[in-house]
Amino acid sequence: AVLLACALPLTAAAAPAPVTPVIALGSVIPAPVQVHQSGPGFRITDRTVIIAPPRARDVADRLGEALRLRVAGHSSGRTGNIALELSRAITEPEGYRLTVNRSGITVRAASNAGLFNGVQTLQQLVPLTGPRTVAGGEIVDHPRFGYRGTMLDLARHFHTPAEVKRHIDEISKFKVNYLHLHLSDDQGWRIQIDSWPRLTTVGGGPGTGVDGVGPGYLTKADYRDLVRYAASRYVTIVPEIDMPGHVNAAQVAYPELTCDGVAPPPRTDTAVGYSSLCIGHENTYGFVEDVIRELAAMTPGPYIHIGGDEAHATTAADYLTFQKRVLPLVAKYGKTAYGWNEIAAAPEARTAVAQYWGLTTTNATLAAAVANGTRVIMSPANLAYIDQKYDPSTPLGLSWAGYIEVRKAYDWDPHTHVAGVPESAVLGVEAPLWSETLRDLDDIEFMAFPRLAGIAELGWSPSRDWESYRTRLGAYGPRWTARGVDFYRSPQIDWS
Ligand code: TNX
Repeated sequence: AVLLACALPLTAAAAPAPVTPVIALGSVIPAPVQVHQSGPGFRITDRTVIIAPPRARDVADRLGEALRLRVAGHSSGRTGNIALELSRAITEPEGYRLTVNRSGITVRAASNAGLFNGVQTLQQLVPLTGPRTVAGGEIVDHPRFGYRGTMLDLARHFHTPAEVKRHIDEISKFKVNYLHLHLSDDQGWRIQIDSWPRLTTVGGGPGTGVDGVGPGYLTKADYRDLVRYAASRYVTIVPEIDMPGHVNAAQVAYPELTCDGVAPPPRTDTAVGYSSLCIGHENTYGFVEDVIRELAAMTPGPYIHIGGDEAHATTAADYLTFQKRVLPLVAKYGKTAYGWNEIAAAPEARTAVAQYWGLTTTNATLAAAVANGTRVIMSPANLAYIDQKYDPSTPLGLSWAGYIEVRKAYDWDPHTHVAGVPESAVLGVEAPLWSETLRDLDDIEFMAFPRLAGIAELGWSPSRDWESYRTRLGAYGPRWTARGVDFYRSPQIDWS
C-alpha cells in the first residue's frame, strides 16, 4: 500500500505558501487491493454535490450526512462533483473502483454494497480538518473473504438497540459486514419468541444478566428495526440461540425444559458448562423448532447460529443425538446452520458453518468435517476474542485465552491458521465480544477498538503488513476521538 504522506504542489505565490498535506491514497483501513496515487487531487468544497442514481440514493444520503454535502440525482455541469455510479464493468462482489482527479471523484461498483464500501474508503481519505482535498489517483478494491464479522453478547449484559445501532455505524466503517448477536445464555434470554413468552418476560426481566445488572430484551419490532438499520449499512444480522448448553435462563422460565421438570435457580455468575436441554424429551424439539421458526421468519440473512459450545452437561452421545435433529431444522426454515466448532463432531454439520474458537492450530474433528464440506469462520480465542484483556492492566475483559495486544490480534493468517482448513473452506473471520465484564457502549468500544479494525483488515485485504497497518491505525485515532469513540490507546501505536 502507498503510505507516503504527499503534499499538494506549491502555488505560484512568492511568500512560502503553506503546504497542505493530503492523506496518501492508500492510508485506509482495511488496506485496499490496489492503489495508484497520481495526478492532482480534488478539493471538496461546500459547493460539491454528490450525484447518484435513484437506486443508490441511500448510499449517497449516508455520504451526504457524513461529509455535509447535498445529494442530487444528476448534475447540470458534469465536473466538480462526487459521483456514485452503478456499473456492471466491476465484477467483484462488494468491490469498487475509486477515481480521484482534478475534475472530481467517482466511485463505481456493481452493487450498492460495493458503492458503500467505496464510500467508506473515501471518507477515510477526506482530512478531518483544514481543506478537504483528496489525493489524486485510483483505488481498485474488493474483499478477500465474504464474511467479516463481529459479535455482541446481549445475554450477559443487555445492550440497547440504540447502543447496537451506534456500534453498527462504527463497525461498518471498516467494511465489517456481519453482526452476530448472542441472544441467549445462562444469565438471560434477549429475543421475543411469541410461542414461549416467558423466555423474555422472565429470562429478560429484572435481575437477569451477570451480577443481576443487565436486564432487557429485544421485542420482535426492535429486532426487525435493527435488521433494517444494519442492512442500510450493508451489515447482515446473525442471530444466535445457544443450545443445548448455556440454557439456564430458558429453564428458569420453563422448567419443563429440564429432565426433572424442576426449575433451576436463576444464575448471574459467569460459570459455564452446567446447563443442558433434556435430550431425551420430545418437548425439547418442539421448543427448539418454535424458536428456530420464529427466528428464521424475522431474519432475512442466510444464517441462524445455534451455539453448540461448551455443552459439558450433555453427554457426547446426547450431543450428537441433539445435533442430528437440530442442524436439519435450520435448513427446514430456509437458513444455513452456523454453530461453534463443537458442532463439527456431528455428521449433519456437513452443510453447516463452524465457528472456530479454539486455541490450537490443529483440530482433527474440524479438519475431518471440512473434508466433508463444512465451512469455517475463524475466531481463534487467543487472537480474535476481543473480550480478552489487552494486557494485565486492562480494567475490563477476561484473560482465559491470554492477553491480546493490538499487534497480536493482527499478526495471524485466517486462511492458513488451522491445519486441514484451507482458504477455500474459510468464509471469513469474526471477532466475538463477550459481555461478562461489559456494561455500556464505552466498554464495548474500548475492547473493540482498535482490535476490530485489524481483524477487519485480515478479512478484507490480500496481505497483512504490521508496519503499514500501525501507521494507518495511528493516523486513524483522531477520527475515533472526533466521534467520541473511547478506543484503547495501545502503546504499540504512535497515535497522531
Ligand atoms: C467461552 S467461547 C464461551 C463463552 C464465554 C467466553 C468468554 C465460547 C464459544 N463460549 O460462553 O462468554 O468464553 O471469553
